This record gives sequence, C-alpha cells and structure tokens, in this order.
Amino acid sequence: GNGYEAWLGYPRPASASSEHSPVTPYHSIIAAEQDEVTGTAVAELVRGLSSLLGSAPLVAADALSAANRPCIAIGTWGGGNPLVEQVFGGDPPRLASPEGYAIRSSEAHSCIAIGADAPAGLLYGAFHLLRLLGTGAPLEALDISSKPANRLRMINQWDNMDGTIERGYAGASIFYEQNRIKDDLQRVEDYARMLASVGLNAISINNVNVFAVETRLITAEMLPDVARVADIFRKYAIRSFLSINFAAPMEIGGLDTADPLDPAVREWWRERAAEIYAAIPDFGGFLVKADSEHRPGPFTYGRDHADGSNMLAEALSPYGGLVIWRCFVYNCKQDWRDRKTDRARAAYDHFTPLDGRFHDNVILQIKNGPMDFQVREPVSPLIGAIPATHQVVEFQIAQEYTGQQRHLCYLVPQWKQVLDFDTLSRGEGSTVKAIADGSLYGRAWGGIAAVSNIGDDPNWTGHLLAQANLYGYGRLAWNPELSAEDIAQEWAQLTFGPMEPVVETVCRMLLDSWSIYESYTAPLGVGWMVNPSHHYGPNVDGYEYSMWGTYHFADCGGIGVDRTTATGTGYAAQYNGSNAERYEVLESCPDELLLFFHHVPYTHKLHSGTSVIQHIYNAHFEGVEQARGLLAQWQELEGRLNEQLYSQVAGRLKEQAEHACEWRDIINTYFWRKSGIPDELGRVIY
Ligand code: BDP
Repeated sequence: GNGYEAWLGYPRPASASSEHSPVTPYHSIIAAEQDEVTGTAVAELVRGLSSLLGSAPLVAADALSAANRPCIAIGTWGGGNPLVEQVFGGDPPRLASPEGYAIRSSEAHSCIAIGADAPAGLLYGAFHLLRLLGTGAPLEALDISSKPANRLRMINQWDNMDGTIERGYAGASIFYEQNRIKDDLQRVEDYARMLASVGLNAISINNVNVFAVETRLITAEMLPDVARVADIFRKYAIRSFLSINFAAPMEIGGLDTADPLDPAVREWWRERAAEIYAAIPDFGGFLVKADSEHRPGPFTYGRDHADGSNMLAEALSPYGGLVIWRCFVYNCKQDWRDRKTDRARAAYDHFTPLDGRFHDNVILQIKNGPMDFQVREPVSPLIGAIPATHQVVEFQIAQEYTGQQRHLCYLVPQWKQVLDFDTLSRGEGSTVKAIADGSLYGRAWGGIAAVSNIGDDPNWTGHLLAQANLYGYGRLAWNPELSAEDIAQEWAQLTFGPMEPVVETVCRMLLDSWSIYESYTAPLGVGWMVNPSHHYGPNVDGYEYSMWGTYHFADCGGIGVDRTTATGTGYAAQYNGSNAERYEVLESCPDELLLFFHHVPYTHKLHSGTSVIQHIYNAHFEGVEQARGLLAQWQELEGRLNEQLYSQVAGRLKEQAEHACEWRDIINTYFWRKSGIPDELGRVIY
C-alpha cells in the first residue's frame, strides 16, 4: 500500500467485475533446472502468481498430472523440461542472444512455455509473462520472442558510503551507512528484482565521484562486503561494477604517482584486478570519472584519456572486465567573460581525436546532451563521432534539473527523442539508438547507462510517479522502439491495477509532464536558471557569473548563447551536414533550442509567430495553469485508489503547483526588467 512493491505487486484485481481483471488459470509451474538464475525466475513466477491468484502455485520438476494443468513451463533449450520441448517442438526459435527468450502458449498442452538459450533469458521471459498477467493481457495464442537491443543496460548509483546520495531525492542509500556496506541487504535484493524485471543487467554501486573511503572498495578490507552485494545482483543476472578513483595508487597504494604509463602504477592496478576477481569472479569492471570537476585523471601526467583507460583495461582484460570511461570532461574553471570558451564543445573536442586508440574492453559513456541533463538540450554531437570506439549513452533518471522528484517529469519522451535523433554520422538513418546498440558501426559493445533515482524512501523514488522513469528507462534500454505511451500505460496498469480511469489519467499526466516542467522553468533551451549547488528552484543569475561554463548571457538587448561558427563558439559545427546547418542558421533552428544556439533580441519572432519575450511570459503562465491541472486531474482519482498512494502523490503535486508560481514570477519579472518590454496581456508583476 505504500509503493514499496512498485510495479511488482501484481495486485489481485479487487473488483472481479473489472472487465480487464487478470484472472489466471495458471496455478502450477514446471521447472527442471537447478541453477541460481533459473531459480530466481521460478521464484518470481511463484511470487507474482501467488499475489494474482491469492494462493501459492505448485512447483514441480516434471510434467504434472492433467489435473494440475494449465501450467507454466520454464526451461532452456535442451535443459530437460519436457513441456518446453513439446510446446516449442524440435525447432525452437533462434534468439541470437543469451538474454533472449520465447513465450508460447499451447492449448493442446494446456500450458504456457518460456524457453531460452540461457537462464538470464528465462528470468526476462518470466518477468514478461508476469507483465502480461499484471496488465490483464490476453494469454491465448501467445507466440512471443524477444531479445535486448542493447548489450549493456546499466544503472549507475551515485551513492556515497556515508549513506548520502549525490543528487539523491528519495532518502538515504540502500547500500551504505556509516562508511560501510550495510549488513542487512534486503532492500538491495528488492531493488535487484526491480532492475531485472525491466531487463537491466549491470550496476555500478558507488558514486562516480570517488572520495577517500570509497577508494578502498577495491581493497581486501572491503571486497568481502562488495562480494555480498555482487552475490545478490548475480541472482538477478546483473553484473556489479565499481567506480574507481584514478589516484588510488597514491591514495591507498603508497605510490608517488598515478601516471598511467608508469610500470609500478600498471602493476598496482593488475594486482587490484587479481584481488577483485578472486573475490568476485564475474565482476563487471570499473566506471571512471577522470579529469572532471576536480577528480584526478591522466591529464595531471600529461597523458590523455586513451592512456588512462587503456591502462585500466589492460589490468581487467584477463578476466573479461570492462572499463566504462565517462566523457563528462570539461574545464569547470571557465571565465564567463570569455564568450569563445564553450563547455558544450568539451566532450567532442577531448574525445574525437582519440577515436581508434581505445582497447577492446573500453567503452566511452557519453551524456545525452553536451552540457548536463538539462530539461532541454540538443543531442551530444560526440555520439556517432567516434565510430571506432565502443560507446554507451548516459541518461539521468534522478531528476537533478527536472524537479528533483518533487515535480512530476516523465522523462521517457525526452530519452526517446535522443535515441531517435539522426546524427547523420554515416548518412541518413544514423540514429543514436543504432549507434548505442553497436549496430551502425558493428561494435561488439554498446548500450545505455543511467543515473538511478532511488533511495531508502518507503516508495523508493520519493514521488511515486517518478517510479515510471526507472521502469521506463529499463524498458527502453531493452527495446528503444517501445513508445512512451505504451510504457506509461504498462507502468500505470502494473502499479495501480489495470483499471480505468486511473490508468488513463495517470498516463495523461505522465505524458504531459515534461513539457509542463519545461514551460515554467528556463526558456527555449537556455538552461541553468537554477539555484547553484543544489539545483532546485529558480535563480535567474545563479550561474551567470561563476566558473562552470553555464551562461544565458541575458542583457538589455537579448538572451542566448551564440554557438554559431560565424560569430559564436563554433559548437554548432560539431554536428553533421544538415544538422549543423539547421542549428547554425537562426531561421531554421528549432524554437525549443533557439537560445541554446543563438543570442537573439527579445523581439525576435519564433516560428510560432510569438516574440521571444512574449513566449517567455505566456509559457510561464500556461505552465503554472497546467501544473495546477495536474493536481486537479489527480484529485479526480480520490477514492479510486489506495489512500496512502493517493495522498503521497497529491502532496507532491500541490507543492509542484506552488513552486511553479515561484518559477513563473521570478523568471518573468527578471525578463521584464532586463528587456523593458511589458507583457502584452499585462500579467507580469514588476
Ligand atoms: C552533474 C552533477 C554532479 C555530478 C556530475 C557528473 O551536478 O553532482 O557529479 O554531473 O555527472 O550533473 O559527474
């Protein structure tokens, strides 16, 4: 009742009268294999069915008497489950992935069979079937096969060992307290279920900013505890990774350098790798933030990021480990008076010259936009610009700049826009998703990573509806072709039960929410009008005269960052062909990114026909009305869902509507003062 079960509660339809009620006749499970992950798959089926049926299903190793049909049979091809073999016949579907699965129903055998090449596929197949049951989908004539589009489907925890979470908006860490890994890891196990249920297969368990204590996670002192965490994730077919501190050889190794070309440093990392793999044989590898925001890195020694990552890759390679190296590298001591230095350029400028130099087990992780997870940014031009390098795209599920899980902001539509973007890097059809999944350039590794939005709040995400972002991220990482609408609907059905009008209302609210948040915050792609450091709430000049490279350049004449080649920073030229032209030229630049690329007078007319200044006023007034509308829509549902869930969300929506007013008034008044141009409708308070 408090949201803890998230989308895995499979609520037994209260009103059997509901036309969609998922009444399942499947009350037994046949599973012949004994391995750990298959065991998890069976246990999940048992849990899900128990709650849907109201009583535990029977589990048996071989075909049961006819009286126990209909049943669910689950097993790998050739794994000895007679029913799986009968249902799929001698020629099972070719899944072309150890994580793929097939589900087929057979009336003749009175059975639904889940088959796969390997146990991980069975786990994903089991969750798929539960999703069908939980959403009340028809079960006759099922013939499904599915495999993940992306090989790496990763979650990044930004948890610190003192129990805090960098950019965490839902309580404290579920992994750590008082500089130790917790003794009780029940919540970690429940989290592993959530991640596996949406198909995620990798996790880094500590913040990318690795400080003193976390540096020691790779030492004998802490590895037994890390192994306990990895043991849990392994059951759910999830590989564990650690973020490392590039200066670890000095900070904990007693060396006087961390130079990646120094033989003693290389040897030190090899020894660490040996030690880690002795404790965790299937350890995933390292996630690295280097030379970024005061973190150490190879630049200190005059080396580049290929030298740095290759050194770690060499240490991990005997064990099949990966180095996931972040491209969030920029100078955070920029001077705002220098209009030619542009933080947006940095990732591309640093990494394109290195293409082709990375070892096979190095993957570059690229933030979706060139700046930093703003509500609106163009797609990072680095994606597609390093064809000879493995790359994964990084999203932020945690709503750092999108309302911090106090405001509703369903991010799946934003992520879809990124994944569908055509980079034109190899002509038309060079979409981000085809680059991320490795197919466009024939890369062996690729995928998607995202910063988690969970903490130890009872409902995991603070705002209950923010669970939809975690759910949607996983579903999209598995299959980027799913629509934002379908994902929203699935999530709402699984969370609240497949009943109207709850599902319809929740979906509408989710789908409208990104645009609502955008409309009352920083306008037209300019970003950054937030309070420094914690990043919540409006602050018009908070970052304007600081060193972080995050400016809007508003003055009495106009606003926006000139990133054109002719008169600006030249960032727009990092795009290919017609993308570059579209952004360079004022007339063709899309309204929503106008101020990201151009500095324009307030009177500049948008494609919509409205002037920039009037658009700012209008959008902020409309945004507030729409935020109030979210609350009103939710209030319509009072009495139709669990009281605790209802009031959790109502509380957040009320706060959102109030804070939206603060955004509106501060932003609008600021621009009136800057521009001296009043609101045509006379609404703005001076
Ligand atoms: C920014 C966050 C900062 C992170 C950094 C990163 O404000 O806390 O450490 O990104 O991604 O969004 O490394």
